[in-house]
Amino acid sequence: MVDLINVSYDTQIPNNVGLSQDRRVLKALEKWHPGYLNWWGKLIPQNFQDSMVYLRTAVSVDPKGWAKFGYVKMPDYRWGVLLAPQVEDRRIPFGEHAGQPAWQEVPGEYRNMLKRLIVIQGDTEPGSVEQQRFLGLTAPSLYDMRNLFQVNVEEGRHLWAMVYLLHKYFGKDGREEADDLLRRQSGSQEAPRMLGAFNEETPDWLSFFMFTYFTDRDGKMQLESLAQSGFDPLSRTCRFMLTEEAHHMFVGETGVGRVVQRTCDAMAAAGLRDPFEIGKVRDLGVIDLPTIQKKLNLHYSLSLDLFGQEVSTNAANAFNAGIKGRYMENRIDDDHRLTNATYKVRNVVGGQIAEEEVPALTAINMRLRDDYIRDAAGGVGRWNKIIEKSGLPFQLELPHEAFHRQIGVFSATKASPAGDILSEAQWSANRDAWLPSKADGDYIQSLMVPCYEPGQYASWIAPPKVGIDGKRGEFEYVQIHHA
Ligand code: BYC
Ligand code: FE
Ligand code: FE
Repeated sequence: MVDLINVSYDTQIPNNVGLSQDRRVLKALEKWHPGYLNWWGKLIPQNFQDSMVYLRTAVSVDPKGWAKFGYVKMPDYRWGVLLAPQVEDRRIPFGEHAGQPAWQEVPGEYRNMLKRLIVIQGDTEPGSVEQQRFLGLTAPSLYDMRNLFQVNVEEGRHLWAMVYLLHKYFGKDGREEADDLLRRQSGSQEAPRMLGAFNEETPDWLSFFMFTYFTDRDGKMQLESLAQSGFDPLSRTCRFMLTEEAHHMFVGETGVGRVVQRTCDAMAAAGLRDPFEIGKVRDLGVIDLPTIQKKLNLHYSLSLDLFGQEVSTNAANAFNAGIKGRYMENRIDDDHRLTNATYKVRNVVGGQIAEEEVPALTAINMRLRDDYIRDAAGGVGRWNKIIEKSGLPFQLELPHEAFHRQIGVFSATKASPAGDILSEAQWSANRDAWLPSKADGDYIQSLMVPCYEPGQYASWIAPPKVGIDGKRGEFEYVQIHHA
């Protein structure tokens, strides 16, 4: 009997999909495994392969008991294939096949569309680990280092999740795609990662926190949409991945919050009241609030690009086919087919931002981006509460969706964070006031000195309110052993 709740550790690859009875797929994955370990060893969190890291490992897909904590060397982490339990009699929730039984095998007519979405999803996971591979060297604490590595091993597991689908359901070309996921590399000239944001650098820890807040949140939205899929194995895979995603966004939100907290505390202690006295704030060894806003502007705008074109036939086709749904599809009160529905999209018309109604089917990306913007606003409000409590006259804000875009209708124009359309000259004159400048980057880089003493934190970040797994102050989240 295959146990579909608890994870079987009887094969090299922990799983709850009965791999030991599925020789063909097990063999294919075992063949892919050394390449994966080689990728991890070559690229991934540099210099810490022999350190003991206090990580959580999934041992069950039951929400109450899935995580087990313990020290493990990252290369020995048990990356597993985990699907949320099958829902009995699940139906395709939307599109032209709405109401029919969910597919347990790949529907032939949608094979390529499905494979493309799985490959794009899979490509982002190792991309993010590659972007973050140097950060261990400058960790502001062992607590933060551990969180970084936790995020990294879980993104590694998300790659496994997509590779399993490719091996199990897409035969020879699925195996080739799985190999290519290890061949492409973030920032590479010859073989870059597929989506823009995953070829950018994550040069410092503030970027890491912004990335896990804003870019992992795109991951959440996309996974929510794919979790609605009529292709049941994809739905189940994404549902389990979402339980891990929550922690990544927690790392981002609390990380930025702790940076903000530290800046406010240091300014209060020094009697500084003006957030724009940047030189004086920086003399305190903390990151001034305007620079935090610039980092926010950068990572938010890069993340908006991940939603694709506002009006997209790809997205319409995927919805119609029952392959990729909307955020919270099951809670939306409509026909789930969108035959006559319309949706408002923003566009630039004659140098002005204007709204127009388009067929809702074609505006699926736009709708998801709107849902994302609402979701992303929550944490910004909580960061502002920290600033408010300190009494400083400053508020962080999400910039306008037209600001600094490379994909979609706004990519053709320049806009300010307030959403005013600008000339090239106006943009160039203000760019460094809105996005991190070289000098801002250099300053932040100068703060990135490692702090590896248990219970100690770098000058620019406050300690967390609570530890991981109930651990306190001096707990040694990473026992550093250099090879
Ligand atoms: N960069 O009609 P469109 C995560 C391409 S993050 C480069 O709008 P569509 C994670 C597009 O591919 C979540 N190219 O396309 C987070 C298309 O090319 P082709 C990742 C781009 O399909 C943190 C063309 O432009 N998952 O998990 O409607 C850490 C026309 O565009 C970009 C997914 O994205 C771009 N930003 O929408 C770790 C889910 N945007 O095919 C992990 C799967 C568009 O015409 N992907 N293009 O040559 C999708 O659902 C969709 O493919 C997209 C694009 C939303 C990405
Ligand atoms: Fe992920
Ligand atoms: Fe993530």
